[in-house]
Amino acid sequence: MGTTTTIRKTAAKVATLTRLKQVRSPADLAINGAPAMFPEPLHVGRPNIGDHKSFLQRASDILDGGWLTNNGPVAQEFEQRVASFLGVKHCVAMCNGTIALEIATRALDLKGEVIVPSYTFIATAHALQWQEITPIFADIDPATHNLDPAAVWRMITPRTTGIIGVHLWGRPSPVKELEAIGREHDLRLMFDASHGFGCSLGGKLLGGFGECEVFSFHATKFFNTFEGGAVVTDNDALAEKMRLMRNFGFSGYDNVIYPGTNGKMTEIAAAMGLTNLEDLEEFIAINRRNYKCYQNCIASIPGLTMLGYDESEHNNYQYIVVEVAPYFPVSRDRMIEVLRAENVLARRYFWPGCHNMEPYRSFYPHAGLLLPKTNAVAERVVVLPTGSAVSTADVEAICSILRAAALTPR
Ligand code: T4K
Repeated sequence: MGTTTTIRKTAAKVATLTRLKQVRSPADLAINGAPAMFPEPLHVGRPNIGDHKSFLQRASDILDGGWLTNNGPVAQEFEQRVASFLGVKHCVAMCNGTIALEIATRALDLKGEVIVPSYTFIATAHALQWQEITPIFADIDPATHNLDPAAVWRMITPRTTGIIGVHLWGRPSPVKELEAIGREHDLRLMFDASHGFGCSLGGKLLGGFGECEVFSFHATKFFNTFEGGAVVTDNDALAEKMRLMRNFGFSGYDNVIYPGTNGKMTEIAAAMGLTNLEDLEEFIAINRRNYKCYQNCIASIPGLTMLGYDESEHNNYQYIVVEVAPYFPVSRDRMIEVLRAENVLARRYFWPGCHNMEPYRSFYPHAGLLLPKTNAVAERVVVLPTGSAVSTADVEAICSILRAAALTPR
């Protein structure tokens, strides 16, 4: 983000600060009749937008050049920059993360059954189901919210062809354990790294694990290209196959050698990506600042636990994930109502779990019996706003709401 943009935003926040109400007790909450804390909604997933001038310059160059899509020069530059940032050989940019998942699973020849977590955004499961591959939901480790390797192992059948680990909230999946299961049972392993851009495991950035990894660059992700995604891999043949598949299978003019689809990233999306890449470190610094501020405040509220990031690794800190204990005076859902009344649009991602949504709910009505940890975590998580649209004064104000909620008589 250009320095001027930052300063402008900071000034706006100082202005907001002077108007924020003080919340000392439940009586000061909007849900009890007091005015709302924020005049404008505070969203989870408000886009981080880099320097406007550099984006507009790129947009103008695209218009002048008259090349808008189909593997144009800006998309190619974007792919090179992302691959070199992640330290991988290939970045195949796509129109969104869901199509990237579909193309990756198809390029890996996954079929039959593929094991995935149920505690993820619905796209992880839908990308398989859309291709008539059956997603089989394995339970998670409640401490990490990621796949539990023992649960994965239990779900393997003769029809299983692969595993998709999701690095939920940008916190790495148990990669080594999943690799071992993959080797032992001859299963292909890939990752949905939609949340994990800029995060590392053992010092190595996510993107370099499994046979390939998929990113989402949707507007709500901390690094966005409006809509967008990518598959990254070190495998030359796989990358080549995916490049063909995202462009209808065309190999040169008039020659189609594969079934394919339209998964191309537009030039304007790539221009947004290049612009936001320039400001990535600043986005991370803002997210980390907010994360630390939330951590300080929430640590002193009994019954609320914030999911931590491993500070010895790289993190993007893009999700503020709080678990509400059963003994907290207000339920998780009531907490969402309390926050919404204050114009804080907190979310209960990824409730109720894919297995409780269609078509999976009808396919496997009893899946919940094998997913007790998923059910429990999905019932207690609330995700709070962060990102460049949220200041530390906003975070402190949100925490004052949470503290007042904690004082609510049962
Ligand atoms: N795998 C995983 C693990 C994923 O999390 C996702 C996407 C995917 C795969 C698929 O990738 P994509 O095909 O989407 O690239 C949002 C996003 O739409 C979705 O991309 C994301 N995960 C998911 C976690 O979050 P919703 O249903 O929460 O979107 P929505 O419209 O309610 O937006 C969230 C908040 O963001 C709203 O309060 C408003 C705010 N917002 C949103 C947009 C679009 C803005 O302030 N500006 C905006 O432009 O799914």
